[in-house]
Amino acid sequence: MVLTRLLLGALAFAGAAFAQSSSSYTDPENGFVFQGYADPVHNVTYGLVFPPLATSGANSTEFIGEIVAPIGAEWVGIALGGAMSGDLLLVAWPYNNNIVFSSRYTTGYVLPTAYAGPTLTTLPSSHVNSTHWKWVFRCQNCTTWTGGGINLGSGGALAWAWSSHAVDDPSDPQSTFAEHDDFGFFGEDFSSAHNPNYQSYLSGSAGSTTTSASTTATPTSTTTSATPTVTATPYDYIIVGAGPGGIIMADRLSEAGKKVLLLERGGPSTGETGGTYTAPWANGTSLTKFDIPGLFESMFSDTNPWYWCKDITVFAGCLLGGGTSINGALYWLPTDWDFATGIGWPASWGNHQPYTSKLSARLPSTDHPSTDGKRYLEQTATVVSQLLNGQGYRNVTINSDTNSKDHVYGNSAFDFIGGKRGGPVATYLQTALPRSNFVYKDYTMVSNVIRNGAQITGVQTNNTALGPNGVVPLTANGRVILSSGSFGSARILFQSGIGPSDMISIVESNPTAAANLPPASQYINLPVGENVSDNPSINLVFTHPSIDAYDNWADVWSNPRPADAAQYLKDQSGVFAGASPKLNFWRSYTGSDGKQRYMQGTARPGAASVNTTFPYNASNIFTITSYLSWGITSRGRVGIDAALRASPIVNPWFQDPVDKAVLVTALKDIVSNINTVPGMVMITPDNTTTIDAYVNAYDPATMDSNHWVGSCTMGANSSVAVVDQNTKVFGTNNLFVVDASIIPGLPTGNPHGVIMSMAEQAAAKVLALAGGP
Ligand SMILES: Cc1cc2nc3c(=O)[nH]c(=O)nc-3n(C[C@H](O)[C@H](O)[C@H](O)COP(=O)(O)OP(=O)(O)OC[C@H]3O[C@@H](n4cnc5c(N)ncnc54)[C@H](O)[C@@H]3O)c2cc1C
Ligand SMILES: *[C@@H]1O[C@H](CO)[C@@H](O)[C@H](O)[C@H]1NC(C)=O
Ligand SMILES: *[C@@H]1O[C@H](CO)[C@@H](O)[C@H](O)[C@H]1NC(C)=O
Ligand SMILES: *[C@@H]1O[C@H](CO)[C@@H](O)[C@H](O)[C@H]1NC(C)=O
Ligand SMILES: *[C@@H]1O[C@H](CO)[C@@H](O)[C@H](O)[C@H]1NC(C)=O
Ligand SMILES: *[C@@H]1O[C@H](CO)[C@@H](O)[C@H](O)[C@H]1NC(C)=O
Ligand SMILES: *[C@@H]1O[C@H](CO)[C@@H](O)[C@H](O)[C@H]1NC(C)=O
Ligand SMILES: *[C@@H]1O[C@H](CO)[C@@H](O)[C@H](O)[C@H]1NC(C)=O
Ligand SMILES: *[C@@H]1O[C@H](CO)[C@@H](O)[C@H](O)[C@H]1NC(C)=O
Ligand SMILES: *[C@@H]1O[C@H](CO)[C@@H](O)[C@H](O)[C@H]1NC(C)=O
Ligand SMILES: *[C@@H]1O[C@H](CO)[C@@H](O)[C@H](O)[C@H]1NC(C)=O
Ligand SMILES: *[C@@H]1O[C@H](CO)[C@@H](O)[C@H](O)[C@H]1NC(C)=O
Ligand SMILES: CC(=O)N[C@H]1CO[C@H](CO)[C@@H](O)[C@@H]1O
Repeated sequence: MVLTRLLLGALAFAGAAFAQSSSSYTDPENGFVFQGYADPVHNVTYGLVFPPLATSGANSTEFIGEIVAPIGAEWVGIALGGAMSGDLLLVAWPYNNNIVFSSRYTTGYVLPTAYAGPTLTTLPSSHVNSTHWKWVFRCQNCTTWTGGGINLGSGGALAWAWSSHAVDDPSDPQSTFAEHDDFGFFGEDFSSAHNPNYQSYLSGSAGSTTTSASTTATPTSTTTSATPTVTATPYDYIIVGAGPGGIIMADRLSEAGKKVLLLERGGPSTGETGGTYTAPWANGTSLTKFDIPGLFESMFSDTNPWYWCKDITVFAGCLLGGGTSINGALYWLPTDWDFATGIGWPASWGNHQPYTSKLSARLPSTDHPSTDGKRYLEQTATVVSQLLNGQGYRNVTINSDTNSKDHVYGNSAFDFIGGKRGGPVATYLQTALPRSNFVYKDYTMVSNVIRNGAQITGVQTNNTALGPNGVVPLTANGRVILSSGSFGSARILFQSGIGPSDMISIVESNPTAAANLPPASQYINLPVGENVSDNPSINLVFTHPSIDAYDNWADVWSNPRPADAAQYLKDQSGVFAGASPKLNFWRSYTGSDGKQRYMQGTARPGAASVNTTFPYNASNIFTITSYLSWGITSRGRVGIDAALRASPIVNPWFQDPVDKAVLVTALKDIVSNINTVPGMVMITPDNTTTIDAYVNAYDPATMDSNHWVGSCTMGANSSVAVVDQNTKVFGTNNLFVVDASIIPGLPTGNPHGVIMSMAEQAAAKVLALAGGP
């Protein structure tokens, strides 16, 4: 499900493991030796140097930093603890040949404001010229701040923010400015950032060279080289990524007796898997943030959201379970047309029902997740059903009547089990784990497959315990299955020399990744990343006096309603046994192009943002999110940038104006009879703004539903698709993709039920395909 929040808010540091990490470099102009990072996308260099650690008495609390930015950078910020919220933030920009700067702070995901305490002094080698601005500064009282600090003896995280839009008043250090245009992270090795010449630097001199620092002007990412001391075990199937696609493949292939290795870049999630991260009120239990359904909304407000992928610019889960460990768990069994040729499936995929039945047998759905069988916080469902009754909708049990998707609503259904997150981790993974022919390895990231032309021989990982230099080989006839998600699988293909030439060129420009590419003569040109889709979704916000907005979920983590927390801890019942969605509904439309499309609605108490000038009662707010789903015609593209971050490079929403027109019609229909529900008031947009104006002004980034499909789409041939009807990558003998990325068109509802039915069917097709192990 979708939530509209500022992305930087959600993306903070993940401990010490970063795709990009700092190295030592000497600034050619001032001679200072910094520990830092040069972002290859915006060409901004960030460096820090600290005084030596104290041999007696307290450590110094200052450092010297520098930001060297091309002139197109209108402002640049750094977050010293790697997150936007709760960190010391430094922001700077050029103005009249000087650098204007300030220290700032925020506890929310809003414009940071002045923060008193640090003393910032610009040092002499700062300058502005025709191409660059450079700020070299001393930051005193900067190693600790409210709620955090730098560990001077180890590695940590820095976040940067970059904007091509000028601040509102560049002469004012406390100027307001709009949200950054881009941001990212790198690992900073603070332990290597101490320099004995620090005092000389303060007086403008580089001092004598006593460190063994490299002398490159700009730092490059460090790489780990390993000594081949381990013997690798070959596998029949190596599956990359433990999301819903990868876990189901792992279970079914190991069930068939194959020797299977499942690799996951992240670590444990639920308590059952060894996870321990939880709210203070659940401390000491095995119920983690990922187990407790009522903590779903806190995924987006956490000050330490280590579970998001830091190298993907939209929300993606990088932990065991992938998206199914952090998502809203709305769970829809497929409709028959979700696998129709009309949205691009080969005819051989139409008979989904046996696979959907296998799925529902292993992972049933529930529309009353509390263990006492009751529904909680139901006011939103009641009010919205009253509204929809007036539009000819009827109430159905959604997963018992899967092909009824026109003018129907029902209580939201989830794959929660026993009042906890269930999903593939609690089911399929648990049957795979005890098998002696199955091995699961976490904290292991695959960069590329190793191949000799069409033949894949293994995968390149960063885990040197698995094989010499981290390479894991296949058995004779062995196969690799990529299940790393719509962004992750596409990136692995690019790094394996498979995809459009512009993306492979980016890989060629990255020294570390280029070394792993096959010879150019072996590149395989496929439309990887093209033709992706995601539901455009628009929020309408309302009030009604009967609604309990549950304090907009703001306190569920740190200050829950005591009775609700106690009830949940006792027997996993009550409000916390459910996520925020309470009611879902669907309606079919035919666009002006004669094509059918479905609209899905999701209603929940609370709201991500309200925009009205009228007073309203915040205790009574609720949201209807309206998504355009099956039949959508707009497509976008995903790709990588010079830092190898994966992102949408062409937004997929509303590329076709007919998609937009249909969703606008649907929104108008939803509120067409609002005056028949006494007390119901729409507050965003309010009565000063029309639906058309509201949609026209809607920020595209907040239309993202996190339901990306199609980046490695299945189809007839290599000019229109990446994988064939057996999920095998065109042009290869033994490389497969099984995850959301191969789905050619969006399903009718939130996708993970379709993804899992699809994986069941893929497992059967892969096992049946001749030539395998
Ligand atoms: C915030 C949010 C809310 C959502 N809400 C819902 C919802 O309520 N209902 C619904 O149906 N859908 C929802 N979705 C969508 C759903 O979760 C995804 O469609 C689904 O998880 C995609 O499955 P997947 O197997 O393709 O990939 P993912 O779930 O993304 O899993 C990929 C896995 O691969 C791992 N990985 C990636 N790259 C590598 C690598 N190079 N090496 C090793 N491992 C790697 C990742 O860590 C991850 O575990 C939501 C998604 C998000 C982000
Ligand atoms: C960054 O530097 C690279 C290599 O010099 C160059 O190709 C690219 O255009 C630069 N980008 C920006 C935003 O300056
Ligand atoms: C150092 O900064 C903190 C805020 O982070 C502030 O409370 C404190 O007063 C400052 N100390 C000095 C000596 O300025
Ligand atoms: C401008 O400053 C940058 C950064 O210090 C430097 O690399 C570049 O050579 C300077 N350009 C000119 C024209 O002086
Ligand atoms: C100084 O920092 C180092 C590294 O974090 C730490 O080990 C040491 O205890 C600190 N010294 C003091 C006096 O706090
Ligand atoms: C959780 O409990 C452990 C041990 O009981 C304790 O050390 C820790 O501080 C607690 N954490 C929180 C956030 O309360
Ligand atoms: C739909 O019908 C079911 C079964 O009668 C009932 O339990 C549920 O409350 C109804 N849902 C709504 C939103 O009215
Ligand atoms: C491999 O990379 C992942 C993801 O960045 C990281 O969590 C893990 O610690 C790394 N593993 C090793 C052995 O370096
Ligand atoms: C709030 O609504 C007004 C009126 O429609 C609009 O001009 C303004 O841009 C909106 N603000 C935000 C932050 O969306
Ligand atoms: C706002 O709603 C709450 C909850 O329904 C109610 O208790 C409160 O009285 C309302 N406040 C006002 C000012 O109407
Ligand atoms: C617009 O909404 C406000 C707040 O609900 C209400 O006071 C006002 O009467 C409405 N105006 C019109 C023209 O409906
Ligand atoms: C590839 O498939 C598309 C769609 O089915 C078709 O239009 C096209 O002719 C095919 N191209 C080749 C080379 O077979
Ligand atoms: C339906 C659609 O948008 N198809 C596009 C898929 O991607 C190729 C290559 O970018 C385009 O040519 C198609 O138009």
